[in-house]
Amino acid sequence: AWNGCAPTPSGPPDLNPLTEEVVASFANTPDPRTRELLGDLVRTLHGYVGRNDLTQPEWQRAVEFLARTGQISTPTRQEFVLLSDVLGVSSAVDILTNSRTPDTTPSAVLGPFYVDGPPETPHGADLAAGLPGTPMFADITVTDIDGAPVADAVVDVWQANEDGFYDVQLPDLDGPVLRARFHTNALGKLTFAAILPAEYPIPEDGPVGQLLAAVGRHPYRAPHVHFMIAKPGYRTLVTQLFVRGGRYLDSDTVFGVKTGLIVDFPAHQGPAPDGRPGPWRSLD
Ligand code: MBD
Ligand code: FE
Repeated sequence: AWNGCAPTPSGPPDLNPLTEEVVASFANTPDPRTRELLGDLVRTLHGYVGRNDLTQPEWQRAVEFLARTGQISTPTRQEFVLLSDVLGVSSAVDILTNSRTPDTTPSAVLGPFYVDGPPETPHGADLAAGLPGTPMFADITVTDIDGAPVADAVVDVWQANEDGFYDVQLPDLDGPVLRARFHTNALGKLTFAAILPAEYPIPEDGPVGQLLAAVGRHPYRAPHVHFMIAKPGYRTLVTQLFVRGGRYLDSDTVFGVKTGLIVDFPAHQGPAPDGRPGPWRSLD
């Protein structure tokens, strides 16, 4: 019978029996790591809904948000990667994976725009052929942690154009642009020409853009060039170099900036080393 005078319960109901029942349901998972991760995921999620006294409409909204995120999934647009990035999870996993070993240049997150197997490119080539932008010429030496040059390393480079778009975001382009694979020479060196990277917004037309707008966050990344450096017998370095003085270094929307990755791109007058008219910037 309804009793209008019943005391209001003093707090949210105890979810613990339910939580532990679900965790116990994983007891027969053969892989112990999977069992541990699933169990803790359930405890974390139940703890989240319990601590926040989550309502059905709120959870429904969350599930719809995740469903919309999962619907945007092509080789060149992975909304879940962006979500992981803007929540700082990609950076957290990067720190866990890579901050316990010595380095000279720290790692950084991969981001959504890496394409495996970029075109093999000769030293000195212009990755920005014909594109507007401030000429940049890179003269880079790959070293091991003792500072000794590393010959024959595979160095993948990728960056956005002056408007902040990677080639894969521009359907009308034919073939890779601002994207290349180099091999270091006997002195551990490689050189290439490109343009000075600019700040740019991450894709904003999906659920991640809505999330940023809802919390009043800007969608910009600080200007950067991506690198992936690999050689058999060495740990692979995935990193980015940021332009000192560039915008958004203090508020990069994917929390990708590390102090040790901010480098000078000095300004020079006169023609660039590859003959393009100056002023130009260098990366060395
Ligand atoms: C990018 O270009 C990027 O580098 C990262 C990490 C996330 C979104 C867009
Ligand atoms: Fe990027």
